[in-house]
Amino acid sequence: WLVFTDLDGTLIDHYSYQADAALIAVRALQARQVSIVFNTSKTVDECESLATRLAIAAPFIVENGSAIYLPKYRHSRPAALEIVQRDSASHPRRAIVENTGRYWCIQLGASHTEITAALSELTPHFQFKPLSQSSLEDICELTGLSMSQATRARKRQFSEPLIWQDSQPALDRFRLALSARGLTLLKGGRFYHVLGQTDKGIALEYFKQMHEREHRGKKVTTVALGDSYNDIDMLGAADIPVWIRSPAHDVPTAKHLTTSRVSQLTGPAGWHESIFALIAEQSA
Ligand code: 2M8
Ligand code: MG
Ligand code: MG
Repeated sequence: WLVFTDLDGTLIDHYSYQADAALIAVRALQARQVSIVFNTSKTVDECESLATRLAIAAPFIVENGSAIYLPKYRHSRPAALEIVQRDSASHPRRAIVENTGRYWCIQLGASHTEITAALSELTPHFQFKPLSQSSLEDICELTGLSMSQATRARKRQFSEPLIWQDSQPALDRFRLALSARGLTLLKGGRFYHVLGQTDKGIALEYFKQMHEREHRGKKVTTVALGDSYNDIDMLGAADIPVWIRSPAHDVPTAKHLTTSRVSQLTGPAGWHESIFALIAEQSA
């Protein structure tokens, strides 16, 4: 198994950002040598900080499928480059490998500079507020993050979360204007996210192929857990998709959601429930 998990509202609580209720299930997977891969809207700094707090090792998929961070201690430079080079022949998507401190960063989406340029063209026509231009105080107030967490959330590299202050018809026009500029719009738990032509599902697929090549073609079963609209692509790409119920919004209708696995409990308690249900099925 490879377990891909969203963070906010899934592994950690939508309001408190705590993972307590999921920790026993995390340790149960680790005891079975199952890797847990964050697949989140969050930045690499946020992932690192959470990973340290929860004792879950990298890799991470960050900013809604925009980049994969592989820890250098597990992947040599040639291995990381080979992954991308072999892929670029069959894969039209641009992938850039960069050396960033402790990680190889495989970029699948757009850069924050490109996104900022597009957004400044659209600023006169729509009402919105980019997270990276909000004060730390406002971010804390809006999200319930602490000052240091908000500082890490504001360090965007490949996506921009927006507070949408305009109408629904305007949002549809905004989406088209972004698409004309090669960008996409996704809805997270609280924000709309502007990013390149990628999503959590594309990144899961990419990661899975990389992993199988690394393990000489041995097939892996992917599990994905998420609680929001931006997780639907990830659930669609996984062998075992799990919807985690949210205290903040309803379960999407069957038209949008393609899985019948929906947790009874919300957030990390639902994560615990779902992981132990899968373990029980596997050993039955
Ligand atoms: C944003 O992401 C969440 C994820 O669903 C959202 O859209 O509500 C991002 O800015 C992320 O970096 C940040 O940690 C989070 C805080 O609530 O909000
Ligand atoms: Mg979420
Ligand atoms: Mg998320």
